[in-house]
Amino acid sequence: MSSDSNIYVTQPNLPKLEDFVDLLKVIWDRKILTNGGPFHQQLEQALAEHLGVRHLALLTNGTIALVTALQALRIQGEVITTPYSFVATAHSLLWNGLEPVFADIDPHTCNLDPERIEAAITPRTTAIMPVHCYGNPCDVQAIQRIADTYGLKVIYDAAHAFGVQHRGTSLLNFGDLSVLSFHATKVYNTIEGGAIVCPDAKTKQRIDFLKNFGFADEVTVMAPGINGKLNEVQAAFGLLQLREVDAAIARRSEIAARYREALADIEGLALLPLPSDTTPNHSYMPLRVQAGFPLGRDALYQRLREQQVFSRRYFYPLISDMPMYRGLASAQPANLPVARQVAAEILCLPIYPALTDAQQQRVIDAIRSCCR
Ligand code: T4K
Repeated sequence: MSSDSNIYVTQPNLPKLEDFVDLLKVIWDRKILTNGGPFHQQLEQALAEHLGVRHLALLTNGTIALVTALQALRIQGEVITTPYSFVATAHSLLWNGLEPVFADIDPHTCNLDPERIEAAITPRTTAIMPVHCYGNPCDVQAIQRIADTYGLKVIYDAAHAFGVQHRGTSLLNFGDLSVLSFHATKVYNTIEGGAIVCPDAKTKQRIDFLKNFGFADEVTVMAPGINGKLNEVQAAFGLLQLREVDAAIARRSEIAARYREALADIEGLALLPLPSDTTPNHSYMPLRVQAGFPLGRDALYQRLREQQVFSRRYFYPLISDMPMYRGLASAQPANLPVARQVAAEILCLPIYPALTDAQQQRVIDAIRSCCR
């Protein structure tokens, strides 16, 4: 097979090249390349409207957005978070000199278990950083109840949750802040990029200062901010992507439904249940490989690779097993049995709008062939 027949876990959406060239010409004429230019402003407004949120600040990527969100709320001390995520979640805490405290997850959602959050609170806890893993909503009401009781802030890592609706509103409207990633591998991308969603103009202004080195005006620096500005070329790319994103999610939904149908009867394979009261974005297609399936998760991963199907073990290993975290008391395996089990079983299957029916059939056939 040629390398064209490789099937990856995802492939980025791209806007029409001619449309992008047209916008590049506008940038060339204007000679404004960055620092909050017109496309940047236009995209912030368009995204806030599209997502149904009050305020949104664009940043260079999701990781810088997480780091900045923590600074925006002046978080100190300990932050309760999940070991079952991409490393950037916990890294954003270390970059702020904060102590991550890992709590275990719920096996059905792969998100932080509220009971375990409550048990992890100490006098030094100031915030919770849950992740809407795979775009599936956390138990936002229980988490808010805990936050209100103990006076904690909630910053959602919503890197996977673009466009997800929950209980009649955007999932991004829960908590104090929500952070998006617009990386190339995401449902909606600006090549690299990210955003912070916030409920009020004052916090948005603070974030805007922080992402511009802390400049409040030409001569006033209000904090040691960072350079987190998205440039005009990427903002223009993002404006074009926004036209396509609903169709992209609709195609993902078709692919997800077909996987559910095709894999439902295989013993030892389980897809995560669809969340209730939620319109999902199908950003990932996590499959749990359990006892009863003839191969273990890693053997299935290898078998698929041999057939040029590049699934991914998102999220293995656990963040809490990485060298910079494993010494923490909360990182000890006995504290995180569910996360450990899920990380050993999960395999994310290819899902992206350009995946053809024939390619998806190849993935399904490759999995089914292991049952014989
Ligand atoms: N929080 C959470 C929960 C996150 O998942 C992430 C990022 C973040 C925070 C941080 O947000 P950012 O700072 O990244 O905005 C990828 C992404 O780099 C990362 O954004 C993402 N999560 C993570 C889950 O996945 P890798 O190392 O697995 O990506 P990579 O390069 O192996 O790409 C996967 C596949 O996608 C490739 O096999 C082929 C395809 N691909 C990839 C790229 C980059 C393409 O076809 N074209 C491309 O340009 O991390």
